[in-house]
This record gives sequence, C-alpha cells and structure tokens, in this order.
Amino acid sequence: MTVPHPRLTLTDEVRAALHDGRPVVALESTIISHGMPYPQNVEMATQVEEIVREGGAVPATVAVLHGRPCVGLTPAQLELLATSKDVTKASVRDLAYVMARGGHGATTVAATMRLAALAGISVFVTGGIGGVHRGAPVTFDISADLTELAATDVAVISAGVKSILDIGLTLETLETLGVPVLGYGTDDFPAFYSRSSGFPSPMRVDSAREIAAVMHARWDLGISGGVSVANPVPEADEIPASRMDGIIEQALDEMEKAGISGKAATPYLLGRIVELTDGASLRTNIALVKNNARLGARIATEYAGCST
Ligand code: PSU
Ligand code: MN
Repeated sequence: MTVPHPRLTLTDEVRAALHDGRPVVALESTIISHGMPYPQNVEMATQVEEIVREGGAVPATVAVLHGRPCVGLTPAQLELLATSKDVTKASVRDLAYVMARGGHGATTVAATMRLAALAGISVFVTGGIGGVHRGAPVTFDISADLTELAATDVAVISAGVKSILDIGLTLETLETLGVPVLGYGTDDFPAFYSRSSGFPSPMRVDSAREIAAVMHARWDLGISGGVSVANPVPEADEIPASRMDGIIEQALDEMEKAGISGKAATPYLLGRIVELTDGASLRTNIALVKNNARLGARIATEYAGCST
C-alpha cells in the first residue's frame, strides 16, 4: 500500500488502485500540450489511457492544473491541456513556480517522474525521453529528464531517443548517471521514429517480467534512480533513419536560423518535423506511444505481482 504525498490531487480511481497495490501507469502531458497538434493530441491521450486499461492497469495522466499537481485527469482536463494556450511546459524546475501562481503546467518526463514517485507510481509511459542536445558541449543543453532518471525511482518506457538529440552522448550520460538502459527485444538502441539508432542497446531484455525483475533488484538493494526501457516502434509504423536524417537536419538548421533554443527547442522541432513529413512523423509518434502503453501496462502488472 502506498500513501501519496498530501499535496497531490489524485482521482478516486488512481487513489484506490494505489491503496490496493493494483498496477498504475503514469502518463506525461507535455506530449499533449507541446508535442502534438490538436485534435490528434487529445485523441492520442484518450486512446493511450484506454490501452493501459485494456492491459489491466489504471492510467494516471499527470499535470498541474490551477496550481494543483494532479495525478489522474478527467476527459475535460485532458481537453483543456490539449487546447489551452495558457499551459506552461513544466519540467522539475518549473513545478513550484507554476503551482505558486495557480497556473497550468504540462509535465515533461522529468516532472512527471517526480510527481509519479511522490504518488507512489513506479511505471511511466511516454514517447521519447529528452537527452543531450546536439551541440551540448557548447550550449550545455541537456534535458533535466536525464538528471531525473538518475535520481527518481520510476521505470520510464520510451521508444528511445530522437536523432534531434545526440544519441551517443545521451547514452554516455545515462551510463555516467548510473541509469540502466534496457532494450526491449532488441540489441539496437531505438531512435524513436526508427527501430535502430546505430548504437547498441546497453542491456537487452525480452519480457515484461525481466523488466520488473530489474526494477525490484535495483530498488530492493536501495540503489535510487530510474530505469530506462527502450521499446522500438513497430516495424509497420517506423520511418527509416535514412529518410529521417535529412528532415531532422533541415529542422535543426531552420531552428538555428530562427534563433530558437532552450525549452522551446523540442516543441519547435517536433512541429516542424510533422510539417516536413506531411504528417507521417505524427502517425509514427502516435503508434509508438500506444505500443509503449501496451508494454507499460504489462510491466506495471508484473511489478505489482498481479500477473496471472
Ligand atoms: N520528445 C517527444 N515528444 C515530447 C517530448 C520529447 O518526442 O513531447 C517532451 C517530453 O515531455 C520531454 C521533453 O520530457 O520534451 C524534453 O524537453 P527538454 O529537452 O526541454 O527537457
Ligand atoms: Mn533543454
């Protein structure tokens, strides 16, 4: 049984599941507000919640609404995140500020991990994690997702790291931070839109049960920090790296010319890539999040000891 932090607002469904030790899967909200256009964003969020339910777990989308950190959202709250212009992209450093002002915040991987952990949730599904940006040796632009993975006991299921980032430096940094990176059913670390990044997966697992065993082993021993699970996009939905490379180069080039950097970088690039691929990248993005939700529900079920 888990007692969530008293400052959190939980839905009755999430509170009851946590109380009973039933599987719960956290979901982020930056992907809704800043990662995809409307209405695909709210459709994706709703369908992903359904997939988690079909998998036997309770979905808990995380966001700050009217200054309150919420774990589990209503359909109306998902719609607000998907449509409102008054939603701040909130990483860990932004949480307190958004709360103090009574505003709305869509939580990144880092902020979602932190709030999930405070609620007592151990499994979190997203699309792609942030990482070390290209040019980071000069700009120092390294996502707080990585430092959060170093610190917070949550397993994060993603489709790997997009090549808008420096994938090699991201993997090196995760190693330095002591974060296990598990390739699910693959020896190749996946690159979000593509099944292979050209970098080997540091560790390989082939079942949800093995992933749950890694989580138990790490945290039972008192090693704090997350576990990164990299689940390749299904073959039918992938865009080969050879096709993405030129598009990503163009988007990065245009971003530099437009003088966009910092927290605006990832949302800009995602939006531009959707345009440059005529929507194909959005279809791939939605497909891989759903694929991650199916795996996340299985991991949460195994971890809770509820598998049959
Ligand atoms: N990658 C995606 N879609 C997203 C993000 C990353 O494919 O929506 C979001 C996630 O919320 C991630 C955040 O945590 O971008 C990373 O932003 P930054 O690099 O500013 O930390
Ligand atoms: Mn950044």
